[in-house]
Amino acid sequence: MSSNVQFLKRHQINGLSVDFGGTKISASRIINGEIVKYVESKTAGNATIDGQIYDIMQLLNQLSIQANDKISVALAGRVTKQGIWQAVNSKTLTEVTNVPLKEMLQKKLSRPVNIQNDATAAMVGEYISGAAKGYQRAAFITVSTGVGGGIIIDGNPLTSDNGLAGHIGFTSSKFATDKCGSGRQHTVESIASGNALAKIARRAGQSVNSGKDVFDAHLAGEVWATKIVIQSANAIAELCVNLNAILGLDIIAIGGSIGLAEGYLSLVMQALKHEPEIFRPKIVKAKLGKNAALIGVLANIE
Ligand code: ADP
Ligand code: BMX
Repeated sequence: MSSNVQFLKRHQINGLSVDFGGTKISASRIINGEIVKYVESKTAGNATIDGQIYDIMQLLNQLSIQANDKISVALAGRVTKQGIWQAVNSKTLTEVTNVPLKEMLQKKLSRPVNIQNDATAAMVGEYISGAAKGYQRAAFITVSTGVGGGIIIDGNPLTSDNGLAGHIGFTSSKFATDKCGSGRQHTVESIASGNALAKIARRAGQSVNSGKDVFDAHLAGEVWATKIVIQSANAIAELCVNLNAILGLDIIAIGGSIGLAEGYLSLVMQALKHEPEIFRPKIVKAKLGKNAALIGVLANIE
């Protein structure tokens, strides 16, 4: 299903927004489409729901909530039409099962609160004022803690009542050999995500804490790390081609801290050269960078 929505233009966007990812939670105050204040904290993946809501409120409070502020929250995980929040990769957010988050936040904040998947929100941001502006059929891929996706078809975001639409990180990859925290085998997320980079490196005996450590080692010229990063880029290129074959896309924007990292997009483009030309989509870096979801999540007209 693709929902018929209208978006605010960038300069009409005002309010507070949160982007809740598997590694970091960011929040911003936006005035006339510009981020005037930005705050960030670390995600506690194993925290209880009360703990997660406490962390969201802490960031919002740092932005001094005003009575008339519009508030929207973008989230890693599935967001159903009814506003229920549920992790698809249950290892990333272990306690996020069936959480009536929209209702809980509305009660706490005494106003309507819009909640949406983080990658869908980022897609909307890129569509209204980023790399996908002017294109009617577009995808956003975040290569971050996980691998997430947002899709715009003929100007409308692809959504589903159960919130699963766009979860492209859980499609299969010929490069993958592992199961990811969704329970599915051989997913793109299991080979290309930040969590996957770290897991694969540790299994190879490297002492790393995060995907960033692997990426930094790659940039420092460590061959073992470059191999892992190239596998990630290969899987993302394969995903781009698959999406293009299914949807006939005008453009794909790549974001997330790994997607935006130095040289990553070039590796994806290199891998695309092995594909027949007709299947190669136009791919670009997300223009709004790490702010895509913060801007996009406030763009919906309710
Ligand atoms: P989230 O998943 O919370 O939205 P990010 O987009 O920052 O957050 O993605 C987090 C993943 O990206 C982690 O695996 C982290 O180690 C990795 N990462 C963070 N910063 C960088 C960087 N500068 N270069 C490469 N990887 C990074
Ligand atoms: C995972 C999944 C998606 C999310 C994507 C990017 C969970 C918790 N997350 O595929 O819902 O959009 O990661 O999220 O199921 P991030 O945490 O990497 O920003």
